[in-house]
Amino acid sequence: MAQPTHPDFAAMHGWDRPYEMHGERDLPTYVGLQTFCKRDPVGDAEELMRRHPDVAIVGAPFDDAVSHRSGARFGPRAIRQATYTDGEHSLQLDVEPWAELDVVDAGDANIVPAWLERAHAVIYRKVRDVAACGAVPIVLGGDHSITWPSVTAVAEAVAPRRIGIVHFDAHADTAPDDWGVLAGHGTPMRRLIESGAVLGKNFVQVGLRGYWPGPEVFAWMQAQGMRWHKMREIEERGAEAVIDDAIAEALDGPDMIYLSLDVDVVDPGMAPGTGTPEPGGLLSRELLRAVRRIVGRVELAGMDIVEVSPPYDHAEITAMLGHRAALEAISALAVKKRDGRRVRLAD
Ligand SMILES: [Mn+2]
Repeated sequence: MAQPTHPDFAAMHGWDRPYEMHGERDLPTYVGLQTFCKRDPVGDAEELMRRHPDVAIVGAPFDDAVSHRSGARFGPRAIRQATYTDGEHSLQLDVEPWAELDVVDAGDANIVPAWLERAHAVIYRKVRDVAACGAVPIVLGGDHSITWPSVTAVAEAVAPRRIGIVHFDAHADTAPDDWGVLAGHGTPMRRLIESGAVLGKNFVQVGLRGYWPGPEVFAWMQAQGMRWHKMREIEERGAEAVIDDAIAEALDGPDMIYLSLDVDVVDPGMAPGTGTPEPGGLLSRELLRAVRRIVGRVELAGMDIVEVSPPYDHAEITAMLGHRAALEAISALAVKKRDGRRVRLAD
């Protein structure tokens, strides 16, 4: 039998000192409940309605619609935890986001594996709950198929106002189907245009490159009036000029933008953790600057960050980029709220 502990053991070691205990938000990011930047977890639809937050993070941990490598189901969790900072102060925008905005973490959509239709249904409902309470949803994917239910929910919530979409991606994601499947991750942008959630002329793609899609799909895109900016154009004109054109095209009619970021728009050297990497992409700093520029200048209806696949990531490079893209968007929203104006063009 073990010796009983000496009655003064704790005192002898100083373990009974009155240490200060810290609140959940004041602890390091790796301690405690995992929410985005330690924001309050508020997942219930009625609670969201009562609280009326400015922004709500939504996890969409789903990757059953990929055409190549999977793993993006682990994206939301990896993105939430890939940071050492709780984001108190933005050096780039000189703002304290949490002082300006009420941002909550609405948790993950109620997803089970191997059931594509159900996953899209619960993502749609979760994003609808968030958008219905007036918050801007920032959805963490997940493969890119989740943009179909997410944009649909946002478009319904803001109606009769219309949204334009700025879509960063190496791939157009406008296939008619993926081997007969209408809801694959290569198809969501076609579904959104077919359903009328967004008009083709307000659907703007940035960063396309590589070897997909082929001429038939581009012909369909052209027939819808879609606009796209290939990586080559960014190389020739610079990211800034192209982003300004993309904003103007998306807002040719609508007055709000939904921003969809497929992390594979960034070069695989700076975003290796993704399912269908494509060499020769954006720099991570170009993407983050573009996020600040777009969110700072337009009214943001919603946003998603997709295709972060932690099993293919190295040293959390891609998850950190996903995290930072969300935080930069929040900081830009905070500047607008604080100053009651749009962010300066130079930002
Ligand atoms: Mn995509």
